[in-house]
Amino acid sequence: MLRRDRILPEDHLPAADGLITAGRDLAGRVHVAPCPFLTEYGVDCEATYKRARMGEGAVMLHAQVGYRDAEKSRRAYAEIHARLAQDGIRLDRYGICLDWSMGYPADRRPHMPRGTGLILDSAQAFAELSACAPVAPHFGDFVIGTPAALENTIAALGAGATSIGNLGQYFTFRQPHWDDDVTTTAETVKAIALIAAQPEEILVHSNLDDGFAATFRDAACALGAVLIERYIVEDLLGAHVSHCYGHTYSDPLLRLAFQRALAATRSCPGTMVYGNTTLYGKDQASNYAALASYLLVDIYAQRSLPSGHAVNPVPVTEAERIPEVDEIVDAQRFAGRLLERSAPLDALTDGAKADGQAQQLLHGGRQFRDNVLEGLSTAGIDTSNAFELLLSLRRTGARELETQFGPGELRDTPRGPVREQLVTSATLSDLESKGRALAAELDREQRAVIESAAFTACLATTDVHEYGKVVVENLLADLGVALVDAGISIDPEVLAQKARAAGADFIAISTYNGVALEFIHRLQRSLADAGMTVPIFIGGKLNQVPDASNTSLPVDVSAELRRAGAIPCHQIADMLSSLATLARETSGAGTV
Ligand code: B12
Repeated sequence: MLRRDRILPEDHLPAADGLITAGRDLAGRVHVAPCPFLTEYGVDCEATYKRARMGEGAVMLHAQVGYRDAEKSRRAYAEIHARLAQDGIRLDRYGICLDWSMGYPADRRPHMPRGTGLILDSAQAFAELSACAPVAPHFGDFVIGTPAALENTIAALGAGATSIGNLGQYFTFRQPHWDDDVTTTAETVKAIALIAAQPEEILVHSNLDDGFAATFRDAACALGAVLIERYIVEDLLGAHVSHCYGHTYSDPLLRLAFQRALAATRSCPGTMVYGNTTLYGKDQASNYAALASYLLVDIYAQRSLPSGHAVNPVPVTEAERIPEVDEIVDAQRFAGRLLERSAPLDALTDGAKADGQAQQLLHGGRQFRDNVLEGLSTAGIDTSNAFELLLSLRRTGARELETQFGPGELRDTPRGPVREQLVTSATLSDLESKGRALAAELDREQRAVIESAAFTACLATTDVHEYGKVVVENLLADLGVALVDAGISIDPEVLAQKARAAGADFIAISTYNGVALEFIHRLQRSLADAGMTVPIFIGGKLNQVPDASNTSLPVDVSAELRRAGAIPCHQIADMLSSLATLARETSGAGTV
């Protein structure tokens, strides 16, 4: 049972009214500044522009930009727009990929871990970027929802941005070494209140896959999350929220149905539909097929029911690294041609199935919202207080919310209570099956050796990416390894403590944000302080932007990780062969 004293144990929390007033008061001196996009199209905000484009029947295009180096990012902002314009393609908006470290207050940033994204060191640097081309600046990540929410929102408005995110990140992202979720929530409430007080219709952007949706098993709960966020942003704080979906929506029917259901709940245009990037792997040829498959659905969705979402042709190199300018231009040109070629196909499609599924999503989503609000209220949370509600949702997390309040039936199983799904979101179950399949494929002798060692493993991720961990978890559980879950977005010092307390035989880390090396150095120091030496397996994206880089792109750091005493694993098989060796050593049978 959820209880207020467990969710919000603090004696004093900031008063929501005071935070809202502080945010609104700032609107006296913080305004939307002009930028080439607003000037070129003669609009007061992107929402107005989007409505006009929807009226013309246009399908809008979105591209992500943001390299570590601000100068390179400015060049990209100008060049991509100019090259596409030469080909007769209008790029409507740029999603600007700020770095993870931009989520810290400015004075803390220099000392904090950096990811692979763009670092803008002043409000002026925000404005200099959006000044490079008449393309709508969308400051989508690491603004709202972070400890730097207010200061970054002020900078984004000052750069002429009228679409600012990312509320989804508020619920699931944790900055390393930052545990003060009260400040994060307070800054988020103030930032949204400042936005609400602007005369223009500013979109508070929320990428659902950055929030709880990426780990819900029932897509109806993702729709329910939309309704809850709408209640907080629109009803309690008086601003406009605009949702993005797409990363994990691989089933074409669900992708279309979700757009339909979202459109039925919306009050303002959607920001963008994200590329279905979880389909991408190392093979670029097959990535092109993936690109075409999701873009066609998104183009059809916009043509048949314009919802304002710009479509996002993600470069086919995205699983490998941050795409270069040429690769971004290629993906946009691909989309431009597909737009021309696909128009006649619209006559072949029948939306009835998608409309049926959209109804299920809406029904389940509303039920989820009502269950959550009622359940939290019963637990003692004041659900008419935006601050309390935000913090309670964040602290409770997706899994607990879905298990307690999901719209499906609750079923008892040997592994505990499980919610049935109204509309299955297969992302997690596919990953679990992948882990179990890897265990089943294992050579019999290797399997027996690992099972007989009865290992205990401590598992964690360094950041929000948890899919690699889900695969590893299911594989190890099937091999009889006892698992101690140290959690998501964990700090190295905490991981060392948990591994020690569990008496772990090895540590398995999944990492994606380009911080692997720094993380391993700190982990090794903490383990040494605790007098512990255990094998550390690390997989995911083992790269980092070198300090002296002139390309601002991350490079592989596997060799450095190995030198630092970790075992880099580009695939799961790398860990399995080392585990078998470890098991033989432990049992005294020697190595092979
Ligand atoms: C899904 C995804 C997300 C989801 C994560 C959802 C979730 N809850 O897990 C969301 C949308 C939230 C997300 C957010 C971000 N993401 Co992301 N994301 C991805 C994506 C599309 C897939 C990664 C994934 O999970 N794959 C599934 C796993 C199972 O497959 P795999 O990676 O191939 O893993 C295999 C092996 O590596 C290995 N493995 C993995 N871990 C481990 C561990 C061990 C011990 C072992 C042995 C093996 C092993 O086994 C796996 C199974 O075969 C990639 C791009 C891509 N297509 O790869 C970007 C990517 C990883 N993301 C990236 C970035 C930059 C971000 C953000 C910072 C973006 C932003 N501006 O907000 C944020 C993260 C912020 C934060 N606070 O951490 C970058 C990383 C850049 C880099 N390091 O070069 C990538 C590469 C995209 C890109 N090119 O820009 N992301």
